[in-house]
Amino acid sequence: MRLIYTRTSPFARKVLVCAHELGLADALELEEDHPLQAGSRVPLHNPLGKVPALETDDVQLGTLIDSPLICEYLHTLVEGSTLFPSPDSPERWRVGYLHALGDGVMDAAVLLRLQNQRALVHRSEQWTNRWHAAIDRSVATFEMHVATLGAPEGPCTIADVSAACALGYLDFRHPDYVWRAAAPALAAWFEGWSQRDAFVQTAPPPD
Ligand SMILES: N[C@@H](CCC(=O)N[C@@H](CS)C(=O)NCC(=O)O)C(=O)O
Repeated sequence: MRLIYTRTSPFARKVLVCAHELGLADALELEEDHPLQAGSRVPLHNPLGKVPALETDDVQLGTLIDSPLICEYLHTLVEGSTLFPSPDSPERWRVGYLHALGDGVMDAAVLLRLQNQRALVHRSEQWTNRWHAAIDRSVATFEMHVATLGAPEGPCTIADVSAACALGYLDFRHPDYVWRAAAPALAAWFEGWSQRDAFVQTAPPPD
């Protein structure tokens, strides 16, 4: 399998964390490509022009796009994986909700980062406020649900992976954004998750 990815993408990190958790990291060939750089080959793999994309070994299946789908695919390759609760489990919706929330924080934080790279005159205060508010509310929601996240040293679900990658990306790209004071239990949980091997192994490179 070949993962087309960017080392700084939180969505790609989600896939890499899942691969590590599942013992599949060595089965992944990595192809680094930046979708926003001229000459990027990402659109050849994903019509949306986004990373991550996973070229599977299954010729019928071809390439998968979108991190939730890719992570779920990896989960199906490993018997006994706990990443995605079974479809008939009540946990499925709780985990799915928190997974979507973490991904949404990443979406807002990535858009905020792109906007911060534009000249001041091209920035929109209205959108900046909207993305900040979405992140604030989502962090508060994670804080409310923190007891339902997995213990940092135990088996994990995709909700834990998404929450950790979202918080890791906030710290990486928005270091001035102060979220820990408003979410102390989440901060303690993230402190534990930050030591997890799969998370340490997939840290983005320093700028
Ligand atoms: N929903 C997608 C989001 C992927 C995404 O937004 N990736 C960013 C990098 S962090 C990207 O490739 N952006 C390029 C673009 O929007 O053209 C997923 O979960 O994989």
